[in-house]
Amino acid sequence: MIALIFFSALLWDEAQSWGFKDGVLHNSIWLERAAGVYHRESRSGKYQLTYTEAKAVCEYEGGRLATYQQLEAARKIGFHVCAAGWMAKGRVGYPIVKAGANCGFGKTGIVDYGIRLNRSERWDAYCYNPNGKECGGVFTDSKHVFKSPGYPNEYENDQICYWHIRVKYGQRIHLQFLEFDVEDDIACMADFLEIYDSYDDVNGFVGRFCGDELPDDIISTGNVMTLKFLTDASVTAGGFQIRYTTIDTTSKPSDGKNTTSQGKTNYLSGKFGIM
Ligand SMILES: *[C@@H]1O[C@H](CO)[C@@H](O)[C@H](O)[C@H]1NC(C)=O
Ligand SMILES: *[C@@H]1O[C@H](CO)[C@@H](O)[C@H](O)[C@H]1NC(C)=O
Ligand SMILES: [Ca+2]
Repeated sequence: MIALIFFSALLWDEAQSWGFKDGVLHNSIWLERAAGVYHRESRSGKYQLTYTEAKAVCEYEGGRLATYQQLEAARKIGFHVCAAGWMAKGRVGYPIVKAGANCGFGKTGIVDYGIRLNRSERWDAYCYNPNGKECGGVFTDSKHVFKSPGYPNEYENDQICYWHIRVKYGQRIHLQFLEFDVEDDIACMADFLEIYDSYDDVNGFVGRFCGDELPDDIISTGNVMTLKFLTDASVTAGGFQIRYTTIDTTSKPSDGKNTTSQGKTNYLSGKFGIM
C-alpha cells in the first residue's frame, strides 16, 4: 500500500493536493459523499439557474442551498468543481482543491463572487442534503457485477452513489452493461449514470446515460474508473447491473480494432492511469 502510494505520488505530482487521510489517498468522490454537498446544473445546461430556481432545484431533491461554510467544509476534504453556483443567501462561488490555470485563477479555496445583488443572474447550484442516500463502493477485484441500490427492485429517489474501480496497474477495465433502465429525459438531468475514465468525477468524463437502451461496452484507458449515479426526487426506474472485467494491456483486446470498425465497444484513447 505504502509502495503503491509512493509510486503514485512520484508519477502524479498533483496527488498530494487531494490529500491523504488515514494513509489512504482521498479524492472528491468519498469526500463529496461525506460532506453531503453536491453540484447541480439546470436541465438545460450550465449557468441557467436564477437564485429562486437554484433554491427550488435543491429543495426539490430534499436538500437546500449549501452555505459558504458547508461548501468550504466539503472543499477541505476534496470537493472540487469548476463551475460557479448559487449558495445560501444569494452568494455565488465554486470550490477549488487543485490549482489550475483554467479554473480558479490558479488559486485554491472557494472562488467567491460574493452576495449577488441581482438574483436574476444565472449560475449553477450547490446543494446540501445531509439525508441524501449514499451508496456505491470501491472495487479492486479483477471482476465484479455491481447493481443500482435495491436491484432488482427499482432504485430510490435522492440517491447519490459513487463506484470507484481500481484494478492492478497495467490493467484496463472493461465495463459491460447487463441491464439498464434509468428515468429517461432528453438531457439525462433527472436521474443519470455518469462514467469517468479516471479516479474521480472531475477528469476523464466519458458519458452520461439514462433511458432504457443498453449503453455500449466501455474500456478504460488506465486502471481506474468512476461511476456516479444521481437520482432526483421523483420517478424511479428498474436500475442497472454492470459487469466489469479486467484486460491485461499486454494482450490486445480486439486486434487493434476500435469503435468505428467494431461498432460495439468504446475504447477510450489516452494515456494510462496512475493509481
Ligand atoms: C440582472 O441579471 C439579468 C441576467 O444576467 C440581466 O438580464 C438583468 O438585466 C440584470 N438586471 C440588472 C438590474 O442589472
Ligand atoms: C478507428 O478506425 C477507423 C476505421 O478503421 C479509423 O479511421 C480511425 O482513425 C480509428 N480511430 C482510432 C482512434 O484509432
Ligand atoms: Ca427520478
